[in-house]
Amino acid sequence: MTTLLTILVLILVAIAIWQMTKIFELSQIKAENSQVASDKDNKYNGYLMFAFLIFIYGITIFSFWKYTKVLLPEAASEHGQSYDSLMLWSFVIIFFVQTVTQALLHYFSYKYKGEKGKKALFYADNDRLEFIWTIIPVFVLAGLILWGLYTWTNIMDVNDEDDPLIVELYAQQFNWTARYGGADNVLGGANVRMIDIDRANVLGLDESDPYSNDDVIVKELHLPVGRKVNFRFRSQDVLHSAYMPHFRAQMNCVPGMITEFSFTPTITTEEMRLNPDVIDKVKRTNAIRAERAASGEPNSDPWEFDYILLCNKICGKSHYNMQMKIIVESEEEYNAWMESQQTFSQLMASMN
Ligand SMILES: [Cu+2]
Repeated sequence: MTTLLTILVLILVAIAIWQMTKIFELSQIKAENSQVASDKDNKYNGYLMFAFLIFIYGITIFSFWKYTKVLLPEAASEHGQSYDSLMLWSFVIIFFVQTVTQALLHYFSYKYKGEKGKKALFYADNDRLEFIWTIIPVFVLAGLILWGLYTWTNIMDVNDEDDPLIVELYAQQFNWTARYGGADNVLGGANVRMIDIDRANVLGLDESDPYSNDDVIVKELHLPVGRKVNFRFRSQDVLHSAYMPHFRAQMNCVPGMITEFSFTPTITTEEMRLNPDVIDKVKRTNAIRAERAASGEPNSDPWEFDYILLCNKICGKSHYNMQMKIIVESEEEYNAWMESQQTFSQLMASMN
């Protein structure tokens, strides 16, 4: 707050000085009081163009150097690779075009700065030039769009091939619940109208549906590595968005409808913890946490990397904390974990 006020005062002082010099200037009766820019003014502005060019290049290089490390580590899902290369190539093209066009723009502003006696050339159009600068973007953009559509269609193709694991992700303000289909891998029918909190039927499962009996409801998402997962999303209250950044996956959770997304995890949690980018990030985070611990601040326990499911729609005041841990493990570990879970019918029986 103090910083903000100081900055505000400084800005106001600067404006006051600027206004005062203006008044002072106006009060002077000058021999030459022209509003027309002189050669000197134009030259000065031409150099400023170069200064601005250096500034934008400088800030770009600085951002790359300083912030690249906050990007996500390598994709942990099968489709993530193609998603990432599409993103990378889009950025490469954008950065190349931006670097070249900005240089040209500022150079020509300098080169054709106003000079006394210099007359602009009347040059209406040039068909060949127009053709070139139309056809290049047409091909580049068409290529990117087609590649994007192809990638999108592949990623969004949710089908039952390769025996996918069926998992429901249920969103509500402000937490996630996961439900597995159980031994038969089929989810029982469910509806928010059938929610019975007193009897722990928190997801509104249809108790008369035989498919519901072996469903498993959990608060931590376990996935076997290398097996395709078909997610079905539901929301109890408002619009949420299931965001699993490490798997390059996101899908809206919409009240009253079921949305779907499918991916195959390729890297286990243990393997990801050995990724150099992840090790670096854990180190940096824990350095900050150690500092906090030293000054007795909360949230200072050492952090260990885990995959995470986040909500990516601002759904209310605790939205920021709406998350669930995801554990990708070997099939044996997954089976052992699943074995130790209670089924829906066991849960219901224990409530009666
Ligand atoms: Cu949410």
